Amino acid sequence: MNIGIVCYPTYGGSGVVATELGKGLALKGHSVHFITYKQPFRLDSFHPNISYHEVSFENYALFQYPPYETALASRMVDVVQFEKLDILHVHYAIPHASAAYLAQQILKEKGISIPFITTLHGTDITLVGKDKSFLPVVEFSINKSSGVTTVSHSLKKDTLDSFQINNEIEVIHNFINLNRFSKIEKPHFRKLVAQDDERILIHISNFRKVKRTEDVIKMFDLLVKQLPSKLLMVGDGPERQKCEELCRELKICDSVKFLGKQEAVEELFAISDLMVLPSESESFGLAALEAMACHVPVLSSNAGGLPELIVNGENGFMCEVGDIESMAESAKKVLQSEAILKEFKAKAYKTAQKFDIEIILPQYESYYKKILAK
Ligand code: GMT
Repeated sequence: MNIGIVCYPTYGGSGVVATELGKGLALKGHSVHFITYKQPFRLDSFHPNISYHEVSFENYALFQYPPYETALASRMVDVVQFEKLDILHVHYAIPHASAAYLAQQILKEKGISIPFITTLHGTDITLVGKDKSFLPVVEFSINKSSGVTTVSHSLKKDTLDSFQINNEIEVIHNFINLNRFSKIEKPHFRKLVAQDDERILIHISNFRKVKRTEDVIKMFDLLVKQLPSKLLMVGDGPERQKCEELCRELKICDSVKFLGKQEAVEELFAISDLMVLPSESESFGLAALEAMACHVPVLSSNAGGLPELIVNGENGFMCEVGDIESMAESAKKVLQSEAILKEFKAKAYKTAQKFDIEIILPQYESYYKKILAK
Protein backbone atom coordinates (compact mmCIF):
# COMPACT_ATOMS: atom_id res chain seq x y z
CA MET A 1 0.00 0.00 0.00
CA ASN A 2 0.98 3.60 -0.53
CA ILE A 3 0.18 5.32 2.76
CA GLY A 4 0.25 8.98 3.82
CA ILE A 5 0.75 9.63 7.54
CA VAL A 6 -0.02 12.99 9.13
CA CYS A 7 1.03 13.62 12.74
CA TYR A 8 2.65 16.03 15.16
CA PRO A 9 6.42 15.74 14.75
CA THR A 10 7.23 16.93 18.27
CA TYR A 11 7.64 14.97 21.51
CA GLY A 12 4.31 13.40 22.42
CA GLY A 13 2.59 10.06 22.29
CA SER A 14 0.59 10.55 19.11
CA GLY A 15 3.66 11.52 17.08
CA VAL A 16 5.62 8.57 18.48
CA VAL A 17 2.85 6.09 17.64
CA ALA A 18 2.42 7.54 14.13
CA THR A 19 6.15 7.48 13.42
CA GLU A 20 6.74 3.99 14.78
CA LEU A 21 3.72 2.76 12.83
CA GLY A 22 5.09 4.31 9.63
CA LYS A 23 8.52 2.77 10.24
CA GLY A 24 6.94 -0.62 10.90
CA LEU A 25 4.79 -0.43 7.75
CA ALA A 26 7.84 0.52 5.67
CA LEU A 27 9.72 -2.52 6.99
CA LYS A 28 6.82 -4.67 5.82
CA GLY A 29 7.20 -3.30 2.29
CA HIS A 30 4.59 -0.52 2.24
CA SER A 31 5.50 2.93 0.93
CA VAL A 32 5.05 5.48 3.67
CA HIS A 33 4.82 9.26 3.20
CA PHE A 34 5.01 11.45 6.30
CA ILE A 35 3.33 14.82 5.82
CA THR A 36 4.08 17.23 8.64
CA TYR A 37 5.68 20.60 9.45
CA LYS A 38 8.96 19.18 10.78
CA GLN A 39 10.84 15.90 10.59
CA PRO A 40 9.20 13.66 13.24
CA PHE A 41 11.74 13.21 16.05
CA ARG A 42 11.57 9.41 15.99
CA LEU A 43 12.12 9.40 12.20
CA ASP A 44 15.82 9.24 12.74
CA SER A 45 17.14 6.82 10.15
CA PHE A 46 16.94 6.29 6.40
CA HIS A 47 14.59 3.71 4.92
CA PRO A 48 14.03 3.46 1.16
CA ASN A 49 10.26 3.06 1.64
CA ILE A 50 9.89 6.23 3.71
CA SER A 51 9.53 9.77 2.35
CA TYR A 52 9.04 12.97 4.25
CA HIS A 53 7.01 15.86 2.81
CA GLU A 54 7.28 19.08 4.73
CA VAL A 55 4.35 21.45 5.13
CA SER A 56 5.95 24.86 4.83
CA PHE A 57 4.65 28.26 3.87
CA GLU A 58 5.52 31.93 4.27
CA ASN A 59 3.38 33.64 6.86
CA TYR A 60 1.78 36.74 5.35
CA ALA A 61 1.80 39.84 7.57
CA LEU A 62 -2.01 39.92 7.60
CA PHE A 63 -2.23 36.65 9.51
CA GLN A 64 -2.08 36.82 13.28
CA TYR A 65 -2.30 33.02 13.28
CA PRO A 66 -0.53 31.03 10.53
CA PRO A 67 -3.24 29.12 8.56
CA TYR A 68 -1.52 25.73 9.06
CA GLU A 69 -4.66 23.68 8.42
CA THR A 70 -5.03 25.21 4.93
CA ALA A 71 -1.35 24.62 4.13
CA LEU A 72 -1.60 21.04 5.40
CA ALA A 73 -4.70 20.31 3.29
CA SER A 74 -2.96 21.76 0.22
CA ARG A 75 0.13 19.64 0.87
CA MET A 76 -2.02 16.52 1.28
CA VAL A 77 -3.69 17.24 -2.07
CA ASP A 78 -0.26 17.63 -3.66
CA VAL A 79 1.25 14.46 -2.14
CA VAL A 80 -1.82 12.28 -2.80
CA GLN A 81 -1.80 13.35 -6.46
CA PHE A 82 1.93 13.18 -7.09
CA GLU A 83 2.72 10.05 -5.06
CA LYS A 84 -0.54 8.32 -5.95
CA LEU A 85 -1.40 7.49 -2.35
CA ASP A 86 -4.00 4.82 -1.59
CA ILE A 87 -4.94 6.03 1.88
CA LEU A 88 -4.29 8.83 4.36
CA HIS A 89 -3.91 8.11 8.07
CA VAL A 90 -4.06 11.14 10.34
CA HIS A 91 -3.07 11.05 14.01
CA TYR A 92 -4.67 13.42 16.55
CA ALA A 93 -7.94 14.95 15.34
CA ILE A 94 -7.03 18.62 15.65
CA PRO A 95 -6.51 19.94 12.98
CA HIS A 96 -5.48 16.86 11.02
CA ALA A 97 -8.91 15.26 10.54
CA SER A 98 -10.61 18.41 9.23
CA ALA A 99 -7.61 19.14 6.97
CA ALA A 100 -7.84 15.59 5.60
CA TYR A 101 -11.56 16.02 4.93
CA LEU A 102 -10.87 19.24 3.05
CA ALA A 103 -8.11 17.55 1.02
CA GLN A 104 -10.43 14.63 0.28
CA GLN A 105 -13.15 16.95 -1.03
CA ILE A 106 -10.69 18.91 -3.20
CA LEU A 107 -9.36 15.66 -4.67
CA LYS A 108 -12.90 14.46 -5.32
CA GLU A 109 -13.41 17.50 -7.57
CA LYS A 110 -10.37 16.30 -9.51
CA GLY A 111 -11.78 12.82 -9.87
CA ILE A 112 -9.49 11.27 -7.24
CA SER A 113 -10.98 9.25 -4.42
CA ILE A 114 -8.90 8.93 -1.23
CA PRO A 115 -10.12 7.50 2.07
CA PHE A 116 -8.74 8.90 5.33
CA ILE A 117 -8.48 7.26 8.71
CA THR A 118 -8.44 9.34 11.88
CA THR A 119 -6.75 7.92 14.96
CA LEU A 120 -7.85 9.64 18.14
CA HIS A 121 -5.12 9.74 20.75
CA GLY A 122 -6.37 11.35 23.93
CA THR A 123 -6.42 15.06 24.63
CA ASP A 124 -7.89 15.67 21.15
CA ILE A 125 -11.03 14.16 22.72
CA THR A 126 -10.76 14.39 26.50
CA LEU A 127 -9.47 17.94 26.80
CA VAL A 128 -8.95 20.15 23.74
CA GLY A 129 -11.54 18.60 21.42
CA LYS A 130 -14.34 18.99 23.97
CA ASP A 131 -13.74 22.71 24.21
CA LYS A 132 -16.51 24.59 22.43
CA SER A 133 -13.97 26.41 20.27
CA PHE A 134 -13.15 23.07 18.60
CA LEU A 135 -16.05 20.70 19.27
CA PRO A 136 -18.21 21.17 16.13
CA VAL A 137 -15.22 20.72 13.80
CA VAL A 138 -13.86 17.71 15.71
CA GLU A 139 -17.28 16.03 15.78
CA PHE A 140 -17.88 16.73 12.07
CA SER A 141 -14.46 15.47 10.97
CA ILE A 142 -14.74 12.27 13.06
CA ASN A 143 -18.10 11.57 11.43
CA LYS A 144 -16.72 12.32 7.96
CA SER A 145 -13.60 10.12 8.39
CA SER A 146 -13.57 6.99 6.23
CA GLY A 147 -12.40 5.11 9.34
CA VAL A 148 -11.86 6.03 12.99
CA THR A 149 -9.68 4.30 15.56
CA THR A 150 -8.98 5.00 19.22
CA VAL A 151 -5.98 3.81 21.20
CA SER A 152 -8.10 2.30 23.99
CA HIS A 153 -11.63 1.20 24.84
CA SER A 154 -11.72 3.99 27.39
CA LEU A 155 -11.03 6.61 24.71
CA LYS A 156 -13.72 5.11 22.49
CA LYS A 157 -16.19 5.49 25.35
CA ASP A 158 -15.05 9.08 26.02
CA THR A 159 -15.52 9.88 22.31
CA LEU A 160 -19.02 8.44 22.25
CA ASP A 161 -19.90 10.20 25.52
CA SER A 162 -18.62 13.63 24.49
CA PHE A 163 -19.65 13.86 20.83
CA GLN A 164 -22.58 12.83 18.67
CA ILE A 165 -20.88 10.13 16.66
CA ASN A 166 -22.57 8.23 13.84
CA ASN A 167 -19.41 6.54 12.59
CA GLU A 168 -18.01 3.21 13.72
CA ILE A 169 -14.95 3.31 15.98
CA GLU A 170 -12.34 0.55 16.02
CA VAL A 171 -10.06 0.14 19.04
CA ILE A 172 -6.42 -0.50 18.18
CA HIS A 173 -4.19 -0.27 21.23
CA ASN A 174 -0.84 1.48 21.32
CA PHE A 175 2.12 -0.80 20.72
CA ILE A 176 5.79 -1.18 21.50
CA ASN A 177 8.84 -2.20 19.55
CA LEU A 178 10.45 -4.78 21.84
CA ASN A 179 13.65 -4.69 19.79
CA ARG A 180 14.24 -1.14 20.94
CA PHE A 181 12.58 -1.26 24.36
CA SER A 182 13.93 -4.21 26.29
CA LYS A 183 15.88 -4.98 29.43
CA ILE A 184 19.43 -3.68 29.26
CA GLU A 185 21.97 -3.71 32.06
CA LYS A 186 23.58 -0.38 32.93
CA PRO A 187 25.25 -0.99 36.34
CA HIS A 188 27.83 1.79 35.95
CA PHE A 189 25.21 4.31 34.97
CA ARG A 190 23.05 3.21 37.92
CA LYS A 191 25.92 3.84 40.33
CA LEU A 192 26.14 7.44 39.07
CA VAL A 193 22.52 8.06 40.02
CA ALA A 194 21.91 6.13 43.25
CA GLN A 195 23.57 4.21 46.05
CA ASP A 196 23.31 0.41 46.00
CA ASP A 197 20.64 0.42 48.72
CA GLU A 198 18.48 3.03 47.01
CA ARG A 199 15.56 2.44 44.64
CA ILE A 200 15.14 4.58 41.52
CA LEU A 201 11.73 5.96 40.53
CA ILE A 202 11.15 7.62 37.18
CA HIS A 203 8.52 9.92 35.70
CA ILE A 204 8.47 10.76 31.99
CA SER A 205 6.03 13.21 30.43
CA ASN A 206 5.52 16.51 28.71
CA PHE A 207 4.88 18.15 32.11
CA ARG A 208 1.42 19.34 31.13
CA LYS A 209 -1.20 19.93 33.85
CA VAL A 210 -3.01 16.72 32.87
CA LYS A 211 0.07 14.71 33.99
CA ARG A 212 -0.21 15.96 37.62
CA THR A 213 3.57 16.11 37.92
CA GLU A 214 3.36 17.77 41.34
CA ASP A 215 1.71 14.56 42.62
CA VAL A 216 4.88 12.70 41.60
CA ILE A 217 6.96 15.00 43.82
CA LYS A 218 4.49 14.91 46.73
CA MET A 219 4.24 11.12 46.58
CA PHE A 220 8.01 10.81 46.43
CA ASP A 221 8.39 13.13 49.44
CA LEU A 222 6.26 10.70 51.48
CA LEU A 223 8.14 7.67 50.17
CA VAL A 224 11.72 8.90 50.56
CA LYS A 225 11.14 9.39 54.29
CA GLN A 226 10.48 5.64 54.58
CA LEU A 227 12.62 4.09 51.86
CA PRO A 228 16.00 5.23 50.52
CA SER A 229 15.32 6.27 46.93
CA LYS A 230 15.98 8.68 44.08
CA LEU A 231 13.55 10.20 41.58
CA LEU A 232 14.29 10.98 37.93
CA MET A 233 11.99 13.56 36.34
CA VAL A 234 12.33 13.28 32.57
CA GLY A 235 10.81 15.65 30.00
CA ASP A 236 9.88 19.27 29.93
CA GLY A 237 6.78 21.42 29.82
CA PRO A 238 4.70 24.07 31.55
CA GLU A 239 4.63 22.42 35.00
CA ARG A 240 8.35 21.73 35.32
CA GLN A 241 9.24 24.98 37.11
CA LYS A 242 6.52 24.41 39.74
CA CYS A 243 7.87 20.92 40.38
CA GLU A 244 11.39 22.21 40.90
CA GLU A 245 10.08 24.85 43.32
CA LEU A 246 8.12 22.18 45.20
CA CYS A 247 11.27 20.10 45.60
CA ARG A 248 13.03 23.11 47.12
CA GLU A 249 10.12 23.73 49.50
CA LEU A 250 10.11 20.07 50.58
CA LYS A 251 13.92 20.03 50.80
CA ILE A 252 14.27 16.95 48.65
CA CYS A 253 16.38 18.48 45.85
CA ASP A 254 19.28 16.11 46.57
CA SER A 255 17.05 13.13 45.83
CA VAL A 256 15.30 14.43 42.70
CA LYS A 257 17.01 14.94 39.35
CA PHE A 258 15.36 16.89 36.52
CA LEU A 259 16.86 15.58 33.31
CA GLY A 260 14.84 17.52 30.70
CA LYS A 261 14.00 15.97 27.34
CA GLN A 262 15.88 12.73 26.71
CA GLU A 263 16.02 10.69 23.51
CA ALA A 264 17.36 7.38 24.86
CA VAL A 265 14.63 6.78 27.45
CA GLU A 266 15.29 3.03 27.32
CA GLU A 267 18.66 3.69 29.00
CA LEU A 268 16.91 5.54 31.82
CA PHE A 269 14.40 2.71 32.22
CA ALA A 270 17.37 0.33 32.41
CA ILE A 271 18.32 1.79 35.80
CA SER A 272 14.77 2.39 37.09
CA ASP A 273 12.70 0.31 39.50
CA LEU A 274 9.31 2.02 39.25
CA MET A 275 7.62 4.34 36.76
CA VAL A 276 5.20 6.90 38.22
CA LEU A 277 2.29 8.22 36.11
CA PRO A 278 -0.40 9.87 38.25
CA SER A 279 -2.25 11.52 35.31
CA GLU A 280 -5.63 13.20 35.62
CA SER A 281 -6.53 11.57 32.31
CA GLU A 282 -4.55 9.18 30.13
CA SER A 283 -6.12 7.58 27.10
CA PHE A 284 -3.58 4.76 27.07
CA GLY A 285 -0.23 5.68 28.65
CA LEU A 286 2.40 4.89 26.04
CA ALA A 287 5.20 5.91 28.42
CA ALA A 288 3.94 3.29 30.88
CA LEU A 289 4.09 0.63 28.16
CA GLU A 290 7.65 1.68 27.25
CA ALA A 291 8.62 1.29 30.92
CA MET A 292 7.01 -2.15 31.16
CA ALA A 293 8.81 -3.34 28.04
CA CYS A 294 12.03 -2.48 29.89
CA HIS A 295 10.87 -4.56 32.90
CA VAL A 296 9.81 -1.54 34.96
CA PRO A 297 6.49 -1.83 36.85
CA VAL A 298 4.16 1.19 36.88
CA LEU A 299 2.49 3.11 39.67
CA SER A 300 -0.31 5.17 38.14
CA SER A 301 -3.69 6.72 38.63
CA ASN A 302 -6.67 4.67 37.50
CA ALA A 303 -7.60 7.23 34.84
CA GLY A 304 -8.74 6.53 31.27
CA GLY A 305 -7.13 3.59 29.53
CA LEU A 306 -4.51 2.81 32.18
CA PRO A 307 -6.58 -0.13 33.55
CA GLU A 308 -6.29 -1.70 30.06
CA LEU A 309 -2.54 -1.94 30.66
CA ILE A 310 -1.98 -2.14 34.39
CA VAL A 311 -3.19 -5.01 36.54
CA ASN A 312 -3.40 -3.78 40.10
CA GLY A 313 -1.01 -5.60 42.44
CA GLU A 314 0.57 -7.62 39.61
CA ASN A 315 2.52 -5.51 37.11
CA GLY A 316 2.02 -2.28 39.04
CA PHE A 317 -0.46 -0.38 41.16
CA MET A 318 -3.27 2.03 40.36
CA CYS A 319 -4.68 4.58 42.80
CA GLU A 320 -7.40 7.23 42.64
CA VAL A 321 -6.29 10.44 40.92
CA GLY A 322 -4.60 12.68 43.51
CA ASP A 323 -4.40 10.06 46.27
CA ILE A 324 -0.70 10.58 46.98
CA GLU A 325 -0.81 8.70 50.31
CA SER A 326 -2.03 5.49 48.64
CA MET A 327 0.51 6.02 45.88
CA ALA A 328 3.38 6.25 48.38
CA GLU A 329 2.05 3.16 50.21
CA SER A 330 1.83 1.22 46.92
CA ALA A 331 5.32 2.31 45.88
CA LYS A 332 6.63 1.00 49.20
CA LYS A 333 4.86 -2.33 48.66
CA VAL A 334 6.57 -2.88 45.30
CA LEU A 335 9.95 -1.53 46.26
CA GLN A 336 10.54 -2.80 49.78
CA SER A 337 11.59 -6.32 48.90
CA GLU A 338 13.88 -7.54 46.16
CA ALA A 339 11.73 -10.65 45.63
CA ILE A 340 8.47 -8.69 45.24
CA LEU A 341 10.10 -6.18 42.90
CA LYS A 342 11.48 -9.00 40.76
CA GLU A 343 8.00 -10.49 40.41
CA PHE A 344 6.46 -7.14 39.42
CA LYS A 345 9.23 -6.55 36.89
CA ALA A 346 8.67 -9.93 35.24
CA LYS A 347 4.90 -9.40 35.06
CA ALA A 348 5.36 -5.89 33.65
CA TYR A 349 7.39 -7.34 30.79
CA LYS A 350 4.86 -10.12 30.22
CA THR A 351 2.10 -7.52 29.82
CA ALA A 352 4.23 -5.45 27.42
CA GLN A 353 4.62 -8.51 25.19
CA LYS A 354 0.85 -8.40 24.53
CA PHE A 355 1.31 -4.97 22.93
CA ASP A 356 4.23 -5.97 20.72
CA ILE A 357 4.26 -4.10 17.39
CA GLU A 358 4.28 -7.51 15.69
CA ILE A 359 0.78 -8.09 17.12
CA ILE A 360 -0.71 -4.60 16.75
CA LEU A 361 0.67 -3.52 13.36
CA PRO A 362 -1.23 -6.23 11.44
CA GLN A 363 -4.41 -4.85 13.04
CA TYR A 364 -3.75 -1.52 11.30
CA GLU A 365 -2.97 -3.27 8.02
CA SER A 366 -6.26 -5.20 8.18
CA TYR A 367 -8.10 -2.02 9.05
CA TYR A 368 -6.60 -0.20 6.05
CA LYS A 369 -7.71 -3.07 3.81
CA LYS A 370 -11.21 -2.98 5.29
CA ILE A 371 -11.54 0.76 4.68
CA LEU A 372 -10.11 0.50 1.16
CA ALA A 373 -12.59 -2.25 0.33
CA LYS A 374 -15.60 -0.14 1.42
O1 GMT B 1 -1.01 14.35 26.10
C1 GMT B 1 0.01 13.78 25.79
O2 GMT B 1 0.79 13.27 26.57
C2 GMT B 1 0.37 13.66 24.36
C3 GMT B 1 -0.69 12.91 23.69
C4 GMT B 1 -0.51 13.02 22.23
O3 GMT B 1 -1.49 12.83 21.57
O4 GMT B 1 0.56 13.35 21.74
O5 GMT B 1 -0.69 11.57 24.22
C5 GMT B 1 -1.86 10.83 24.10
O6 GMT B 1 -1.56 9.87 23.11
C6 GMT B 1 -0.72 8.80 23.49
C7 GMT B 1 -0.49 7.91 22.27
O7 GMT B 1 -1.66 7.39 21.79
C8 GMT B 1 -1.34 8.05 24.66
O8 GMT B 1 -0.56 6.94 25.02
C9 GMT B 1 -1.48 9.03 25.82
O9 GMT B 1 -2.12 8.35 26.89
C10 GMT B 1 -2.32 10.22 25.41
N1 GMT B 1 -2.29 11.24 26.48
C11 GMT B 1 -3.38 11.53 27.18
O10 GMT B 1 -4.46 11.00 27.03
C12 GMT B 1 -3.19 12.57 28.24
